[in-house]
Amino acid sequence: MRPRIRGGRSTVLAALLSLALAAPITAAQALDSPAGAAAGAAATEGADRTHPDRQPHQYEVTGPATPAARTALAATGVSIDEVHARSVVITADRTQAGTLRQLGYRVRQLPDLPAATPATPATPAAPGARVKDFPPGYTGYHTYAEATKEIDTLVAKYPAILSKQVIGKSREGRDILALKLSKNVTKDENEPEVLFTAHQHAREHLTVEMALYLLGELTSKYGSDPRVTKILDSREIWIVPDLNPDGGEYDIASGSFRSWRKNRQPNAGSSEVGTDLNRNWDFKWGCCNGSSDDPGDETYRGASPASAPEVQVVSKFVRSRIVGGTQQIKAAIDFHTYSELVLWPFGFTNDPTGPGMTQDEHDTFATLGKKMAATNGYTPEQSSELYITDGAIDDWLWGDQKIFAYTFEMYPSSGHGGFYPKDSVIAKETARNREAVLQFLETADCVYRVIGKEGQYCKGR
Ligand code: 0X9
Ligand code: CA
Ligand code: ZN
Repeated sequence: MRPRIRGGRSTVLAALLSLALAAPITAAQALDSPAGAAAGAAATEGADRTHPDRQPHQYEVTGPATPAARTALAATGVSIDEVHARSVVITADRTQAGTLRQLGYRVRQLPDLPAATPATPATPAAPGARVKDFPPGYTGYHTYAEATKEIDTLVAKYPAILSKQVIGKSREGRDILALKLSKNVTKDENEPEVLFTAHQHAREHLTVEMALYLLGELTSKYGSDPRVTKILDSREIWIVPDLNPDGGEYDIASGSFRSWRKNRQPNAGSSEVGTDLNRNWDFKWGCCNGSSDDPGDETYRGASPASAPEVQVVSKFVRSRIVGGTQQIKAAIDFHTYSELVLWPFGFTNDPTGPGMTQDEHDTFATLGKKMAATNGYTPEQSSELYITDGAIDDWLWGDQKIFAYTFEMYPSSGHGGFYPKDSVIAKETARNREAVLQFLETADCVYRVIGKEGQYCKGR
């Protein structure tokens, strides 16, 4: 357990803060009213996280060389951002780095990105002032408002093949969207459905661009590109472009990146904010040393399974696609950054098969995963090859819903700005996944075809 070293925080302030944080924040308070904005700013600046010892940085940890060793490191609650043969890169704060050193790890701080350097507490933004865009060099990324506007423009332009649904709200009241793409989009036709999700982790902004890229490609090429046309004629595609809008906005709100990962949900009895959405899904939640029970940690799993409103919203949406007792969604990809990986379940166990996955299911996952990876140059593997994760979305989608669910970890493979590559890479690094996504969509009617067992598993469609 990490020692709780905290600086310069009065009990009174903490009590006030926990009161303020315990009250649900409405959209109007959080987003619009000056009073709400000021209260939000005060809560942010008063919380532990402004102390230099609590600012996130990346560190290289040398030593861990096996999944078990990486799982042991991850179990301290830090996030593992890069995996190398005999080392990893993690995100942690100085306090956590000190704890790791005490545990005997060799830990070296890596230089912060210029744009990722948090604003100094000495020059806080004026109360109520909020940054409207990404920093210089990153303005090509879409803020939540920009993404919403772009989506609305596309829906207006392509109403026959694209429709927008608000499937629920984030903790701070932002809309969580599901976009449907299909011919005859207003009808629920009996077609295989495929789900793409993005941005569970706040700092992984490139994944929103991936979702927007897919929306743009699949609408603008319909009728001219035969593959896209055929796909939209025979599939129903769902895109949830932003699972964590609150975290994403918080990450950029100070004018420099905060390296934020979790959502922005207050935690009862703690001044620490946020749940790691990708540890909060209701399948083997918290089972296996693959998440943290400490609200201050990067991989905090939340108070209970699906305790995060964003996870509830998307879980409910996925369940709503069970029609006549059959889950219509056959396959899914959840986009993350970074490391250039194609990952498949399970994350909670090192077993390639075992309970919940037959050999044929495993072979299908691995074959299709490798096939996609061959098109984008990513590395294909079972997710627990990295380190154990429990409560991740792909484990839930497969374990609970029997959806062939992958996690893509996008650009970069390592270095090159980590979570914060410049906007100049967006076009190339989203288009890089075009072929993988098209093949995925073409395969989704019967994924078992990739192991030659269509006849056995997909008869009578
Ligand atoms: O730790 C995560 O949630 C993912 N890495 S990230 O750097 N984007 O945070 C990897 C998840 C791997 N496990 C599963 N996909 N189950
Ligand atoms: Ca249709
Ligand atoms: Zn992620």
